[in-house]
Amino acid sequence: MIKIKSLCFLITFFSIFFGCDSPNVEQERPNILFIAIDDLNDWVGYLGGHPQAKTPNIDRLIKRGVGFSKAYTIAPLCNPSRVALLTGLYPSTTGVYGNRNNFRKTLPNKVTLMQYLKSNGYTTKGGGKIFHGNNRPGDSLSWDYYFVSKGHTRKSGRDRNLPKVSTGAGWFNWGPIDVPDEQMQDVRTANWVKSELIKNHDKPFFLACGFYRPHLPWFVPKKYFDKFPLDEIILPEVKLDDLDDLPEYGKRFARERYSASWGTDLNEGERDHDLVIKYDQWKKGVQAYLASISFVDTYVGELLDGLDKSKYADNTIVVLWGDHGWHLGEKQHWRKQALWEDTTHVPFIISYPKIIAKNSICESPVSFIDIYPTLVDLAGIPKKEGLDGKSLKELLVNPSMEWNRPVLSTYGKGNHAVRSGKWRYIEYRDGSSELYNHQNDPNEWCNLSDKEDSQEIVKRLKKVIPVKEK
Ligand SMILES: [Ca+2]
Ligand SMILES: [Ca+2]
Repeated sequence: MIKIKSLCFLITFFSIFFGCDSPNVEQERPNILFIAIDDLNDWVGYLGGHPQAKTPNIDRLIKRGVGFSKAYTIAPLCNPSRVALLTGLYPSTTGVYGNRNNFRKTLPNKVTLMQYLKSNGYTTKGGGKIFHGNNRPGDSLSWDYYFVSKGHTRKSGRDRNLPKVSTGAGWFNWGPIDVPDEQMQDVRTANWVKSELIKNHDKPFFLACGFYRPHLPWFVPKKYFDKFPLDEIILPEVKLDDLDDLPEYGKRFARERYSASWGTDLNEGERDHDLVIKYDQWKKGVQAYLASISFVDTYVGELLDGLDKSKYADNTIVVLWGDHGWHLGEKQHWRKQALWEDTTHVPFIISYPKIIAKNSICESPVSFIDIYPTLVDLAGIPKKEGLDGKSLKELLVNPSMEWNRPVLSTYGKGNHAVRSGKWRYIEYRDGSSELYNHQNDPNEWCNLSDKEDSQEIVKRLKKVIPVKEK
């Protein structure tokens, strides 16, 4: 007791004498700026998912860090993707497969990334969409403070030519709106994050900015639409008979919007792609998605500028990720909720100039399951036991090193995709499967899973699929 008291006295004495704030190791810990972008697929400049995508700000983050060219979501749906990333546990470990799983009811004792950082001396603040639920904290145990935007525009720019889809998943609409950027919820969230960056923080901080666009509905100010003239829009490359070689489950995922939340097919009413074609909306949809991405990219730029101007620029890890992919007509599919490249391939960039590589692209497949252990490792706090992923620190320091960990994505119990090297293997709950070779089939048009000479690789990739699932 006496010893502790003496130590406290000495620390106080040196603090006062040398004028330092608080000479503890926590002061040296890096801050973390955590940027989540909802429903952003690989239509960003550095991933080349669409030739017209304009994302100069997302791309410029790579100059100070590492961009992953083959990063994959854990689950192609908001809630399971975010819960898995923030708990570091696969859906097959937790049983959180759908949007309707309240994760705290299911996992009362699991420690989120934010909770773990808090218990190691961090302040955790967030705004926008981090957990599933737009503009809601999602988990009170995770946050010291949560910014909730109020009074932002509810204006709709819905294209009246496109009837609202009646299948319950709704919100399938888009169009330009006539409001200043400042009226947008995402801009208010970004401005709040910027205001945090000019404050004095006495503890290291985890500061999360959850952008809601390009989630539907794709309503953003008109100036972003103007960057993509309708008559110049390039549609995704599709093959008309692409579905013919899919097993029945694959066809259901593509056409009938199988729902992991409901555990059923949503097949009332007309299907998305039929509606889009019937009402001549394909180009308008592509334009609106590109406009929504450009809008968000602008405010990613604002955050990076805000960080650069702050005193935290040199000691802040920046993480940027899109929660899962999105189809815009490929395989006649729209939205997420499937296990192909378009629904699982996502942007993922980390910068931390003090430690990891700069201006690098890492081509090894990686999973968001690794974000939690990676940030813990980079922050220099004790390893968190019991997580499903593994730190990527070594790979971030040396992005060209050999790294052969297959990546698993899951949509609903029993449906999985494995990405390893040039391969994607999909297995559905009825045992049917698909196999694609990305070396010569980047659009995943040719299902090889029944071919005799595929059986060796199928056998190898099958081993990655969890045997026991919660
Ligand atoms: Ca999402
Ligand atoms: Ca095909």
